[in-house]
Amino acid sequence: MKLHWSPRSPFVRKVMIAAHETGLVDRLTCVRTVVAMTAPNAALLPDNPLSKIPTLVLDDGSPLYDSGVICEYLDTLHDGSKLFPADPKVRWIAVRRHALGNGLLDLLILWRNERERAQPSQAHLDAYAVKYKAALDVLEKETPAIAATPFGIGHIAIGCALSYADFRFADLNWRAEHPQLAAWHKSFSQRPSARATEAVEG
Ligand SMILES: N[C@@H](CCC(=O)N[C@@H](CS)C(=O)NCC(=O)O)C(=O)O
Repeated sequence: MKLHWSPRSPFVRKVMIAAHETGLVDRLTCVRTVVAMTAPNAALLPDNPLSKIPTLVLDDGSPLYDSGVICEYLDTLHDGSKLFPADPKVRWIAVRRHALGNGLLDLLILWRNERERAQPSQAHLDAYAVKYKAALDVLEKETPAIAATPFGIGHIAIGCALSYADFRFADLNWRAEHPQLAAWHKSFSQRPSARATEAVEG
């Protein structure tokens, strides 16, 4: 399978962590694909009309996106512990955490774009800061439950979002007010799947 990939995309990282966790990483051929919100990649459009990565192309040529769909697909290809649990008692918690991690990532990417504009909108910057703080406060409260749940798609999304905050927003210093979350993120970062997929500045 071909994966449109980039080393610094946090959404691609979700898929790569899922592939490592499920033992499927060797089935992926990663193809470096450059994307930017302001510059649609014409070569990617046939596989993904939204010009976003990650995009997976199956062996029969059919595409799959976005990161959540790709992770759910990979989860059907192995017999180990599932990233998307089947039991409704835990499934809806896992997919809600997945949505929170994804939403936090979307917000951080928009925030970064806004603050790099020549004339950023203060209203947008302020709103991003409020939502970011609210999300981290919720995660801090939920950390004991997150830590007690078998590793899955929610952990992947939340871990990738926090790592992206470190990577692009080092100035936020989120650990100071979120000590439980910081301790959990440390253990996430030490997983072999996380270590193998860390973003590097360049
Ligand atoms: N909801 C999508 C978001 C993917 C996404 O925003 N990827 C970024 C790279 S980290 C991208 O492709 N940006 C290019 C664009 O927005 O045009 C997913 O989960 O895969």
